[in-house]
Amino acid sequence: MKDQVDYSLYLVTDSTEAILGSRDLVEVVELALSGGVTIVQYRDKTSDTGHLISVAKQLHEKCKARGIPLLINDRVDVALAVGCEGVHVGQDDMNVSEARQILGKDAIIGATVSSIEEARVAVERGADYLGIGTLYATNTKKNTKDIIGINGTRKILRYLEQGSEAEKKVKTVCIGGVNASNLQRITHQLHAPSSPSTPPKSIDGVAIVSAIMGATDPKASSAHLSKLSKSVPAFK
Ligand code: TZP
Ligand code: MG
Repeated sequence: MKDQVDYSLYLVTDSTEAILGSRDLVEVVELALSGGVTIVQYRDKTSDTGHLISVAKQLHEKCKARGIPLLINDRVDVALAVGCEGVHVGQDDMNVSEARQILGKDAIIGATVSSIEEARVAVERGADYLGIGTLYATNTKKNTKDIIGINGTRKILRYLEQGSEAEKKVKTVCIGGVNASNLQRITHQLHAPSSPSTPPKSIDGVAIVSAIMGATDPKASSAHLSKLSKSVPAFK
């Protein structure tokens, strides 16, 4: 089942005033789903556990209705309470193997990685996918110290391509500053051959916050991004 997950247009939510404004998170996600996002991560760094569970349940209903997986950022306990498809953990959160022990083999578990070493460890611990970044500086996550750019992302992809079976197999998305104006250039640059060394592993999708959550028309915006992502040959 989880081998079939489509990572091509990965929505990461944001509940902050700067991006969501006074709009309702669940309604904005519903619009994004109708526009064609293929997987959703509920990311809310400030709400209390009760609120997280309540919103996650509503999001899960919306996602399930369209066969789209819902993951929870950071909080394995919330994913467990809601019974959604998985979690996304960063370097400061519960690690992938601990999350796996709690959520089980069918859960989708992703990890943020900024270096080859972090990628190696996350795959060794059983991550299904890696969120590689930060690609470009972004107002959405201001405190990030690891802006790795196209070159840093390609280094990790090249490492994975030459790695173990699990490293070759792990799914990847890039994150940070991706929008409709740069999606095609980014995927082109990430996938460009690099003779004489091994070509980088293809990414499987792009993870996006503000270009969807902050859009005036989240449905139109995600529909446009969906069309662009469908034109990327590797996103199959
Ligand atoms: N992790 C690395 S960058 C980032 C996260 C959650 C935020 C990306 O936001 P945006 O608005 O798509 O640049
Ligand atoms: Mg985290």
